[in-house]
Amino acid sequence: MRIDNVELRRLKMPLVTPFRTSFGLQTVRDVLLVVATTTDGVTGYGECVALADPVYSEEYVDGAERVIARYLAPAVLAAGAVTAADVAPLTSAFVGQRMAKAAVEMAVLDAQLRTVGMNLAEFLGGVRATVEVGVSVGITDTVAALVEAVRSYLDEGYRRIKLKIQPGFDLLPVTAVRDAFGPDILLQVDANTAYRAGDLDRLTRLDEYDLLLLEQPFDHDDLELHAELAQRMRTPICLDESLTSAKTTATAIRAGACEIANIKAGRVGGYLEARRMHDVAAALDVPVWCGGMLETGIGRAANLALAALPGFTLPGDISGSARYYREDITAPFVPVGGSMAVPTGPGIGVEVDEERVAALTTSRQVIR
Ligand code: SMG
Ligand code: MG
Repeated sequence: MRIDNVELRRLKMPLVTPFRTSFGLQTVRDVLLVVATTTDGVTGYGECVALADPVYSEEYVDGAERVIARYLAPAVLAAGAVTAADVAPLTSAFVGQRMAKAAVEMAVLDAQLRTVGMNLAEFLGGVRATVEVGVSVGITDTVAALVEAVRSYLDEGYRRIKLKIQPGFDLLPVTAVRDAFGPDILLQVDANTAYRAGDLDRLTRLDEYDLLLLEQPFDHDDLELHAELAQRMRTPICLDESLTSAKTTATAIRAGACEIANIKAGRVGGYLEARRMHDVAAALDVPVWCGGMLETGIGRAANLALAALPGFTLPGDISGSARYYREDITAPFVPVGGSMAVPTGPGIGVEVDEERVAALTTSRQVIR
């Protein structure tokens, strides 16, 4: 397979509800799609998970677009015959840029699988037709508003709730949600690196609430502090921002800093590395789950395929389209009884609504 051209499209998609994390408030998803077309005329889609600003990691969407246009796409286009497995070695001279690389690899992989009529979940080694999903609930102005938000998600059938926390919005909201909905709901929290060493004692008090896990309380490069907290807490410590590859995952697990792993293909450079990360975690007996980056239906389809792998034993941040967007750019994903069907079509398994994409597009460029 040869790639004839790579189109980069930027889309603006308003979020149904503004999403507040310890990083700040997000009201719009600034989407970057990578569309790879082969010389045989087959089109593959990739979605870049970089946010508008470099707050979750160093990458941001304007930068990712520039990196793909200037470095990654030309490397793939110049290579001649390629498969998805070639993308990482072809672009390894460029340091980091994992979200940009992941988007390019995903587009090539989708085109490759569509060419041969194979489904992504099947290709990755998925073992289930449906996966349990949860919802990530942002920080709210009041605890009462949070309880109402959680109530509406539970009414929609979600059985696992993740609360975003930060210093000043942690013990109280968690207590309120436990008091309102009892001990049976699956509850976990995510701090997105908002805490410091002086918060160890306060965080330890979260042990009272029977949480599934506590996600990324400290800086991405502070394995030592995560390991110390893991020693002191009964609640499992889960890492997200810290895990940038299968290798750093193994290091974090061996350091005692990571008892559960959040896997996001974009954060680790693509679905192929995400599968290796899954394999490493399984070998070291660490459960994994699929994280989310407010993806459109394109990224969501691929995440469902990844979450079909055997080690994904915890519900992922893969909510229904309606949690994010009034209108998605694929047929809407709808959870049923807290689970979602893994797409079964060729490639990522779903068709992209090109008219809808065109209507939302703010800019495009084609690299040949
Ligand atoms: O896609 O449902 C989703 C969002 C899940 O909370 C979510 N993602 O740290 O896990 C995380 C965050 C990263 C994005 S913050 C804007
Ligand atoms: Mg997280």
